[in-house]
Amino acid sequence: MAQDFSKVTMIGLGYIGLPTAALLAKNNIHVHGVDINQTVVDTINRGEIHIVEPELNEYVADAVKRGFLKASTKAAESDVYVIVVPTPFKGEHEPDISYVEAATKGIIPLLKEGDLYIIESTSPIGTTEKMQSLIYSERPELKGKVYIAYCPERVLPGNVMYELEHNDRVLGGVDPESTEKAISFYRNFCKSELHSTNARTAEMCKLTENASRDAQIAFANELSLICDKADINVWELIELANKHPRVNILQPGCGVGGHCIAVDPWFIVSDYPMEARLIGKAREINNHKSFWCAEKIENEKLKFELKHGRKPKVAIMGLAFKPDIDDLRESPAKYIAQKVMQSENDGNIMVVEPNIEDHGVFKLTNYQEAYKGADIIAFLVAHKEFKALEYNNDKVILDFCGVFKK
Ligand code: SAJ
Repeated sequence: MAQDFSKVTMIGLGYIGLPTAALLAKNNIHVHGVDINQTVVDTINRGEIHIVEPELNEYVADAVKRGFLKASTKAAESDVYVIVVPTPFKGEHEPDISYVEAATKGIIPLLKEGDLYIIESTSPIGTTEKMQSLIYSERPELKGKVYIAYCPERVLPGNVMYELEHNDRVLGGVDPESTEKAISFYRNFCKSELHSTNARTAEMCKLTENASRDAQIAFANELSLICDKADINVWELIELANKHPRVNILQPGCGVGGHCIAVDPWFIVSDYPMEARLIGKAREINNHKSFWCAEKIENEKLKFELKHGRKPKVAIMGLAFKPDIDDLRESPAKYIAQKVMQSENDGNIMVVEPNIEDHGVFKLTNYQEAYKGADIIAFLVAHKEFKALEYNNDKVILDFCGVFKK
């Protein structure tokens, strides 16, 4: 391993920072991990983890045991600084880069000539250049003497350890020397191709990837509304259309969730509102789909009551933001469940999420019990447990995510 990468400070030990730190440590690079949360720091220093991600546990336990990973609430002098902190919204949909800024300010006093500073956090266009100005305004003597680059990740939760090593990456420096330096750093643990560009293109590339997926899902969701009105099975329609050699439509669902796809497109829309019309519309369509699902459940409840003279029992199947995970962040299913519970909370609604034990707000019911006991079944997430259920003609089944599409 190159001598000048022997010590790395990783700021932010969350869903991306911790796996990246653990992978670096596996490659015998000393990582000083920093997080503002003392409990997170203590957990990691015990060789344990605070997030759910397959294999990560073993990586962290081994890294801590071998002395290659140590967590702290304070940054330490290193050769490389990697910023992996959240970039949430402020106001309506404006990106908030204050965590990136705070993390950068924290390491500015530690920087020395020849160091490499990297941002991995999803960031609006121009953030890396802004941080470059911030660094040089406080340390003018370092101007042109540190390497600064933007290097986004593109891993899929649930498969992070594999994808961190094997996904191609796009790396963009503020100058060609920074790009080169970043590439030689990532070579230490990436087995994939590393593509060089400038910082602005790399920032936009990350946003583009997620905005592109969002727009494609919006197309599928729009089709699902048309098909509902036109009495066409949307799953069959998409399967048939995808037989065309150049058509590849994604799947409709109850909306788009998670902390990336439902968020990142707004970073483009917020800065380029006049130009990013399709990207903004896709966000609206995907958000509207969740609202539409909640309305559909309400309508079915009313129809049932009129027909049977009693209130129906309703099963809300799934709360996670996508199948087979326990992550409820920005979950459209959770939003729909909340909306349905708002209008009625007299024990007729059963909420199911097989991937979590219990929840602070929802009282959870076993999925088989709920399926058996309910009159109306609303499938919000296509978890594998649900796909194994037998279709029951006696029930009103609202299949928003294609559980029974076969
Ligand atoms: N979804 C659909 N229909 C589909 C596919 C997905 O409705 O056909 C929904 C899911 O149910 C979920 C949402 O979209 O609610 C997002 O899920 P996802 O699996 O598409 O993506 P994420 O959010 O888990 O991870 C994405 C990935 N980006 C792309 O695929 C372009 C991942 O590679 C990124 O690293 C990650 O965002 C990130 O961190 O940015």
